[in-house]
Amino acid sequence: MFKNAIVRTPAPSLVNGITSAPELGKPDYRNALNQHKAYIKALEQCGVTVRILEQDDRFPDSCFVEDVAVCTPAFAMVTSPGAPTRMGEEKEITAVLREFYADIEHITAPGTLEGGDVMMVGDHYYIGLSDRTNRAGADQLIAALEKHGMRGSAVDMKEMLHLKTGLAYLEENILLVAGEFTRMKAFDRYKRLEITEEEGYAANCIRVNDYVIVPEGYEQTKAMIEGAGLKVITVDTSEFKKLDGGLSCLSLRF
Ligand code: CIR
Repeated sequence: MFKNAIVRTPAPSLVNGITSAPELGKPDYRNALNQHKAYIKALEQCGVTVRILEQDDRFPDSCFVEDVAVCTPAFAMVTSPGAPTRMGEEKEITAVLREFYADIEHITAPGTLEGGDVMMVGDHYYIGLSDRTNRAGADQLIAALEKHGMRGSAVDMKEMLHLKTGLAYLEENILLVAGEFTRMKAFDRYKRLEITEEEGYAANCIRVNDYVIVPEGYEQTKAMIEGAGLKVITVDTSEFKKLDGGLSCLSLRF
């Protein structure tokens, strides 16, 4: 069960966030704020207490708070973002995490790691080796997990921004898979729900207690998840999609 979530209100500088899809246009700040509020409501509907951090205009991508920490049941790992304009966001989260965790660790240079590359499956954590997360960062997280009686393994990847851009563990052995992860041997043991190419963005869903939160407008994915017997809440994330962000990116859940 998740009890807590941490989110950060988008700042006006959001419109200058990193994107690989400039053709989608810049996010509309007002809409983004409204979508963020609806996202918080959805988390609350799932039964978590949401800690809302103030906007930080110095960092355009700072509402994607998932990337700056990995929150396990035993400890929190403050990460070291791999994107130059995001370096420094991690400092802002440390004080907040102290309210929840006695044990806080840090990824240190030459390691880089972003939380979007880390997928929790019980006490095992899959870590994507992306442009943002390197082998040294993954090794540091694996060592910390092992120290606390958990495990981790690295996953080679080429196409996606983050591991969870294309993967979501929905509990009950069900894994949502898209793109390069669809046929990956590392995930053979799971019951895989394959996302269609046109709904690729919807791979970034989150299971929060009794519900799966799914981005609005992806009907095939929604039907597939409901078909697996899971309850769905939808939230519109169109403004965050313009910056390659989605549902998992917008919160830390623990
Ligand atoms: C970035 O490129 O860092 C942001 N524009 C999007 C971050 C998305 N975060 C995530 O997938 N965990």
